[in-house]
Order: sequence, then structure tokens, then C-alpha cells
Amino acid sequence: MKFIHMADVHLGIQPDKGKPWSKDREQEIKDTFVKVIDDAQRQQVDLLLIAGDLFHMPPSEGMLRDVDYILSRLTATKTIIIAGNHDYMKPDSPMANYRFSSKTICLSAEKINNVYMKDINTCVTGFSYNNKENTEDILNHIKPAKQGAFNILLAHGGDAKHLPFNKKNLKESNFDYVALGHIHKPEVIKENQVINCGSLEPIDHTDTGARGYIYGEVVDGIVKTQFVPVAKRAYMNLLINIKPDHSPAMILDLVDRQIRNIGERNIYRILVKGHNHNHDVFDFSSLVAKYNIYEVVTEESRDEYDLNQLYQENQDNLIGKFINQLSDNYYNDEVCRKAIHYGLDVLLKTGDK
Ligand SMILES: [Mn+2]
Repeated sequence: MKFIHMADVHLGIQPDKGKPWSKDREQEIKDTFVKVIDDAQRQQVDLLLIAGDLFHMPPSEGMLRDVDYILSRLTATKTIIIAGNHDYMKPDSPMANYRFSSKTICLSAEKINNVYMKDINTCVTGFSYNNKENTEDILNHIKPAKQGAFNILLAHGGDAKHLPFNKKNLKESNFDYVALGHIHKPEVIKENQVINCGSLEPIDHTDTGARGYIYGEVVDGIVKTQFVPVAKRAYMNLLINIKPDHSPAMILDLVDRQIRNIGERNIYRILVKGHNHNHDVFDFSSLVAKYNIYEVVTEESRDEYDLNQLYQENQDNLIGKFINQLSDNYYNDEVCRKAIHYGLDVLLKTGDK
């Protein structure tokens, strides 16, 4: 049995509204969805699992007809869809009443559904959202329905307001495969068995890293999965550390070179850090016009404190204690870093020791 597992396609979204690349991204998301269907057809997969938020909003009948048309290219594949927190399904919604002409089943929101497919001896258990939130503790207790079959759990959630679950419970569940969606960053919770496939394409600037779908094969009851990256571009953070001998022109050149090296199609956030010794003004507008730059963050280019030296000098006073309390996460926690900077600004300025 061969399957493809994807989620969080968010058809209909216009990512980064107002940015020059926004319309292109809307189209690219559709194109990538079609590419997955082409992959499924080429590989002749038996099952296509869509773990919620295929649409960015509850779909209209027209949107459903479009997707149904694309899915009808699949000659060997059954598609099973659940609605997520974005495309949730009210009883009177077009999605709840749509009759697919492709081999597609959308699981209802009324109950936990079990779909058994005799030809592939596979049972898919799951249900749709009927609202933007679902805080019920279902996933920690849900059980496979068909003994002797290959049992799949199809679910959308993983945070406090969307079917919160305990990873340990899911790892120990008796499902042969758990196909999760909702959290946009892909995560293998248990190798070959419990996987959140992540969004098909990155949707906003926090979705850094590769995006795609899971391809799986089941041979003699043993599942083997692999991540297939298909996203057309990536969001990337470009960290620029300013050194004392840097000039604004050098920095712009450096950023320009890096973007060309990594890929001009990607969407960048430029984070300028370090001590701006010469109080230079960095004008990135020429690069913003040339590339896809979501934002330039320069707020960190402030006076850096030498924490070690400050601590040595102030071990016995409030400043030393303050550094000691917060400095553990200085390098990996931005909030903590800011807290230290603001705190030290005040403590050093007021001389309050
Ligand atoms: Mn979601």
C-alpha cells in the first residue's frame, strides 16, 4: 500500500498581503497542490490523506468543485480529507453537503468516522472540525477500529486550542500510522509512524525551513516514510553581524551576495546585529526593490554589553545578580536578550546597584 500524507495547504490564502510577491504565492500554493496530485498519479498511490486546512477558509462550492476536478485526475487513488480549524465544516456548509465526483471522502464533524477500504485492507479513523477551535481531549484516547487491518489516524491539531495531545500517548497508540496536520513545521514524533507533515508550502515568515509532504509505503505491515520537499520557495532569516570595520556599502554588498548565493526567489528577513560603532545609517531600499525582503530588523544593532566583564565588575551588586539570573539564555532567546539589554540600560543609567 502506498500513500501520500499532506496538510495545511491553505488554498485561497494570499500570503504576505500587500507585498509584491503575494499574488504569486497564492498561485504557487495552488501549483504545488497540483504537483502533489501529479506525483500521486505517477506513483499510483492507493491513498491520499489530507490532514486538515486544505483550504484557508470554509470553502465555497466553487472552490470545492475546482479541487474535486483536480482530484479526479487520480485513477488509482482514494482521497480522504478532514476539515481543520481554518476550513471547519458547519452542518449547513457547502463542504458538508458537497458530493465529490472524484474518489474523495470528507470525514464528517458529527462523530469519529472509520473508513475501511477492503481492497487495501486499510482503515482510516478521523473527524473534521465544525469550528475554529476544538479543545476536546480526544486524541489521547482514540483507538483503531479494525483489527487485522492497517489502521491510520487522520487528525488536525497539536496546540492547546486544537486537539491538544500528549506525544507519548500518540507514540504508544495502536495505530499503524498517525497522519497529523496543523503545526506548520514538520515533525517526526515517532519514526515512520507518528508524523506531522507540516504545511505543504510555507505560509508566512515564521514558516522557515523546508516544506512538502510525506510519502509512505507499507510492505508486510511495515511502514517506511520519507519527507518529499516540494515548496517553491522558503522564508529565510539572514543574520548580518556588523563589525567595526564595516561600512554601509560593504554591508549592502554582503547581503546582495548572500541572497544571490542562497536563491533570489526566497523571501528574506534581514536581521542586522552587532555594535554599530560608527552610528552608520543602513539604507536597504535598493535591495528591497531588487529582492523579496519581508522586513529588515535593525533594532538589535545597539550598544552591546560585554556581559562577562560587567559581571566580573559587579558580582556583589544588583547588576551582577541581574546578569546572573538572566544570562543563561542570552544567546538563544531573543526575549531574554532584550530583557538584559533594557535592564542593563536602566541599571547602568540610574547607577542603581
Ligand atoms: Mn490548522
